[in-house]
Amino acid sequence: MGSNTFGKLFSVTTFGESHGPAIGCVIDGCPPGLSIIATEIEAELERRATGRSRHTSQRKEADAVEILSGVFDDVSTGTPIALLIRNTDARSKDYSKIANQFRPGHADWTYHKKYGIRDYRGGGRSSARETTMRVAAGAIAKRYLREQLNIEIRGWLAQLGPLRTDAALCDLSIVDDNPFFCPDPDKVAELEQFMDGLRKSGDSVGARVNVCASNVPAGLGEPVYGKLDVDIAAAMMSINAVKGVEIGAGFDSISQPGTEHRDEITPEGFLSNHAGGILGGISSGQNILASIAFKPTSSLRLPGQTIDIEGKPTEIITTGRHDPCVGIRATPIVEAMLAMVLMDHYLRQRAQCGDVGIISPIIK
Ligand code: EPS
Repeated sequence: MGSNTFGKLFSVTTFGESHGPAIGCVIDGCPPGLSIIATEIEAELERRATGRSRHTSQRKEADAVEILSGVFDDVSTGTPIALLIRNTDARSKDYSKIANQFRPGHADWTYHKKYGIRDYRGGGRSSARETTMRVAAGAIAKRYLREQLNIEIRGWLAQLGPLRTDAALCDLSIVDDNPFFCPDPDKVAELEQFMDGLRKSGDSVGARVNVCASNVPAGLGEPVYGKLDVDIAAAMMSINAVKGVEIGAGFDSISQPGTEHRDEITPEGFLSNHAGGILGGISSGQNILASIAFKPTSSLRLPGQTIDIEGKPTEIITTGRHDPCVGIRATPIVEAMLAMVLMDHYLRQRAQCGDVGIISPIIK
């Protein structure tokens, strides 16, 4: 009945709670011979970590990766890879005041309704801390895709609250140079100012993160229930706080005429990419494009109405070290989820069709 495993051939099971002793994952199905080094995984984890700037939670976790199995002499052996990260900076007393209350907009309520019991410390399993293991497993998938197919996966912050980053000005090479993963250098000061004001106000805000995978071969994806876009959407929706996923033109497709939406084909390649690189659930050889909406976080110090576990009305105030915008550090998570989906589908494609089925991306 549990649902903590993701992927069919590159299969990742995560475990652990935010305030438990550790979080971890078991990766089954990774091909042998892939270089796996803890410091390389940690470099990806550092991009996602809390406390990198004043705009995120100030919890300071070392996120040191212990490789427990599946790797010998820094190389995968084909056996299950187990990764463990010990939690070192949880402050559970921050949660004692709300142990018997439900944060409006949070999984507190539904976990309690479903299981009749919940680990209230840091939201337990529903905490964004779980995404650490997605990024760790995603680092392995990213390396595999880069080595085998030269696939590059890059995400960026496309919008934070009302502030949009101008797509025309996007320079993905600078995305890692600022704490927002913003591709527009002129926008960073405005984002800083907006976040400083928001933090002072005590409120939170949502964000949009876009992601692009380049050099993806045509042929990945299994109609009809294992379509590539089905699995990308499911992967993204499984990230904490995600409320929407668009592929390619997404909801803009509603108002586009067919003559505009169709991506015309010439011997030199497609003339546009409204499909987001996926046709009929199968990669077309174009870049894969997805856009993900994150809701505002629900741990707020501003008082709100709620009920306690006896159903009595009460007021809630959440104190502690929280993210006013979880989308700020979501870019590496989105990249990791896309990497895992693509690696899983590449292994599935090879298993069913062999290498003949993979057509190199002659057209973009
Ligand atoms: C989180 C709340 C904060 C964040 C945490 C996610 O944790 P806590 O208040 O329990 O210390 O710091 O993020 C992480 C620890 C992390 O590594 O991402 C939440 O409610 O989701």
